[in-house]
Amino acid sequence: MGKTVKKPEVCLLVRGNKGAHSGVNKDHRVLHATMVKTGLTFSLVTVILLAAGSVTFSAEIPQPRVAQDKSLNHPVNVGQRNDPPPPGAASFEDCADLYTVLYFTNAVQDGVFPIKPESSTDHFDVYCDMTTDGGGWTVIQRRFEGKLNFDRRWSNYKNGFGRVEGEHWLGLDKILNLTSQNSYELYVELEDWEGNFAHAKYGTFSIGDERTGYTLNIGGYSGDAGDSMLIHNGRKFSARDVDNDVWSSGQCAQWLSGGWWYNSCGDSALNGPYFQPEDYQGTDTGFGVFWGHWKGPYYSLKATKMMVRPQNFSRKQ
Ligand SMILES: *[C@@H]1O[C@H](CO)[C@@H](O)[C@H](O)[C@H]1NC(C)=O
Ligand SMILES: *[C@@H]1O[C@H](CO)[C@@H](O)[C@H](O)[C@H]1NC(C)=O
Ligand SMILES: [Ca+2]
Repeated sequence: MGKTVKKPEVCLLVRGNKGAHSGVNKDHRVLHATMVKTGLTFSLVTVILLAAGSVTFSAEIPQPRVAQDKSLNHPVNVGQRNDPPPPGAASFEDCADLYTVLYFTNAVQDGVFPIKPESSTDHFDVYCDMTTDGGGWTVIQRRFEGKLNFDRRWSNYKNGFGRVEGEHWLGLDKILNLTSQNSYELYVELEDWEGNFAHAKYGTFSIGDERTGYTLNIGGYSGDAGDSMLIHNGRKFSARDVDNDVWSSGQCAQWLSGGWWYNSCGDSALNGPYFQPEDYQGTDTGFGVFWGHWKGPYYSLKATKMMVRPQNFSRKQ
């Protein structure tokens, strides 16, 4: 989305045990901030000690990876890692947790990082937006070029699809485990084809478990995109092979070609089919990626990003 990854001019190389700061490495663009996590959360005092190099570090923050995949309908890989993480790498419960560390090592940047929510047995990769609205956001959905098919089955929406460095759906199980740790908020960023951005922020965001159909609990709207989730609050998730919507004689997920917390059917469908501007003119082309209260139901958006952060995240900026 136009305003995403900013590569730092200089990448910091903080290496080593014993807190030795060995300088800057521009050639390899290595970002290895090594640090210790004392107890479950970083305290300010600990971080200051870290900055002063007086504490021995044990957790490595991996270098974020930049989007480069251009293939059509790439395989589902969300959350699957073949490589074991570096020791201690996945000790962050979400991007907000990680943000604190990056901030105090002067290494704040967007990118892909491994996290491990409390209830998850294993770590998985997520895309961290560390720049929008104070940063600390864990991205759960992202679209910007239409190369990934979102008209998928329940199991795909449950487990996730796409690549976290590109277009993807993180997966309802991961979203559930993430947002169960604490009270979370949701940020929805939208872009139209004229380069305009709008956002909807929700002070409350959580979902139920699979037995509830991942029932959506959302509220506390603010922003300039309009509240296109209100009518979806309390609704279950539906996908093309699982109809949990309120429309008794039809299937919203099939009609709108994407999984969502449909009412019958509602004001938004950010997982709908991706259209180029010349393809969505007129109502007969159907619905695309839409947020009704901003551009109406027949305008298919250029880019979307949904991301979550703990309500009590403390802004550093
Ligand atoms: C979510 O948490 C449950 C335990 O509550 C765990 O069994 C499951 O593997 C976790 N799922 C993911 C995707 O981390
Ligand atoms: C936010 O709340 C959780 C749960 O109460 C707590 O564990 C965490 O330390 C808090 N974080 C901040 C930054 O206050
Ligand atoms: Ca139905």
